[in-house]
This record gives sequence, C-alpha cells and structure tokens, in this order.
Amino acid sequence: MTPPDELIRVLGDLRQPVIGGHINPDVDAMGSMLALARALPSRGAIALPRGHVGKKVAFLRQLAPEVPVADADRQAAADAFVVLDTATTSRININGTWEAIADRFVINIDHHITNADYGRINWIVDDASSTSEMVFHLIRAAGWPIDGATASLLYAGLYADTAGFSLPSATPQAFEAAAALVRLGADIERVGTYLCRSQHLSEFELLRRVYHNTRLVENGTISYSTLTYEEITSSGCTPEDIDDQVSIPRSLSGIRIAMLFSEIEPGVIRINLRGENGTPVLPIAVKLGGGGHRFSAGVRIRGPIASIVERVIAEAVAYLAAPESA
Ligand SMILES: [Mn+2]
Repeated sequence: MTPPDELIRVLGDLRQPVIGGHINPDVDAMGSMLALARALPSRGAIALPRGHVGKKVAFLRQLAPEVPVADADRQAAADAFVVLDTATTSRININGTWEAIADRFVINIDHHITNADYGRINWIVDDASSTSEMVFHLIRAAGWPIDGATASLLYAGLYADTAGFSLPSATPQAFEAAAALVRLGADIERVGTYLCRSQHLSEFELLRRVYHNTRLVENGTISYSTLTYEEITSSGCTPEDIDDQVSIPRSLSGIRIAMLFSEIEPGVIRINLRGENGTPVLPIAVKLGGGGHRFSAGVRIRGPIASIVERVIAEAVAYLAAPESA
C-alpha cells in the first residue's frame, strides 16, 4: 500500500490543516485523525463539532490530549481539510455542512468501497483493513515521527476495524502494520483494556437489552436486535454509544446476516448490517440508501422502528433468496 507522492508532498507543505472524520466517530476514525494530527510537520487540529463521542472512543483523547479541537475560527483559517474514514460528504463531521468547505482544499483518505471521491486529492484503498492502516503507511512513507502514543492510536484503529484481527480484513499486511506499531511502542494492554475491558455499567445495561431483544428468523440465517430510543437512554447511554453492539446478534452460530436496529433519535433508525459465512451485506445497505464495506455496512432510515424492522427483514430475506448473495 503506497501512498501517492503528491499526497505526501501536499500534506507536508500544509500550514494549518484541520483533520476531520465521520459523524459519530468510531475508533478507526478517531485514532487515525489524532495520529495524523500528531505526525504532520504542521501538526493539525481535529474537527469534532457535532454531538459527543461514544465512551469507547473517548479514551483515545487521553493518548493525544495536546491535539486541539478546531473551532469555527480555526476552521475558517484552515489551508486544507483532511477527511479520514468518511465515505460521503453528508457524513463529514465539520462545523456546518459540506457546503461550508466544498470550495476549499479537501484531501480524502478512506477505505470504504462506496467512497464518493469528493476530495481534490483522493486516496482510497478499499481493501485496507482500516484508515488507521493507511495512515500508518502514509506517515512512515513520509518519514514523519511515530511515537508510542501515535502507534497506540493507529493500533487501536486497526484492532477495532478488524474486530480484534478476527475478520477477513485482517490481512497479512494488517498484521505486519500491527507488528510494526507494536515495535514502535503501541501499548497493547492499554488499548485492549479500553476496548475490551472498560465497560461502564450503562454500556453493560445497553448490552443486556441487545441480548434480550435478539431474534432469529429465516431458519436461523438472519439474526437481529433492536434498541428503541427509550431503551438507549434509560440504560444511561446516548445514541453515540451505539458502536459495535451488532456483534451480539452476530455472535450466533450459523447466521448469514446480523442486524442491529437502533433508534438514534425518535423516528430515526440506524441499521448496522454484518455478513457472515461469506454473505456480502453491502448490496442491502446500498439498496436502502446506505453504504460501507462488503461485509459491514450501515444505513439510516426515518420511520417507526417496527415497520422499518419488517421492511428491512423482508429485503434481507429476498436478498438471501437471490443468487447475488451466495
Ligand atoms: Mn474504518
């Protein structure tokens, strides 16, 4: 995975970059943003205006407390926007909407197959395990420093996006990048503790509800769970804490599609889809207006949760019966 020379040259010449990611940042988005902000010769501020950050992601800030968050003034003064891990302009997490920066110099670095190439420079590697893996290669090719904290941030992104190196995206290249990051000082135990063994009781309560609401349909080939807005908030969580809880219905043996329907605001349903046993789920997400990766995709739909569950399950059932799902 070789970053384009032009990308390295342009990034190296920036004076006041703002580094952004997607709304509701996950560990890969946040880890790669903070790592790049620490490594660039000009340093960088990160954009983080909308909503709070989930508990799983908040700890990454402790690894990089010195990285500033760009306010509207800093955003206005930026000479470029580096957007990481974000497939579409509507998902970019900046002050204002995409129109606010559409005329500015945007650099787009991502591993989503559905990325819309919206930047002046686009570096998209859809078979990269994570944006963090790409940023690791970028920093190393540029010869910028990677200290222990930067290595931990990138390792966390790699770990999270491969579900702990347990998905097909954990390629030999991903393991090689992880090994290099460990040699550079990535703190495996600290990252592991935060990602796997630091649940707040509220998150535990949320998982209890996900387990409770999990159902199997279509002879056990489709598993799904639901979280209403009331269930999310009464557990003590916020919608930003919805991260990878789809791993619970996904953990059932023999399934081909796992889904989590969560009502992230009243009347808005976020659906996380995961494919198992070689079943791509991206076509279902795209048909519903979403996007993502081949085996891990998502979409947001407006409407009452019960009827959306019914409609999406019907889509999934029809899809499993069609030859393209095999
Ligand atoms: Mn990612």
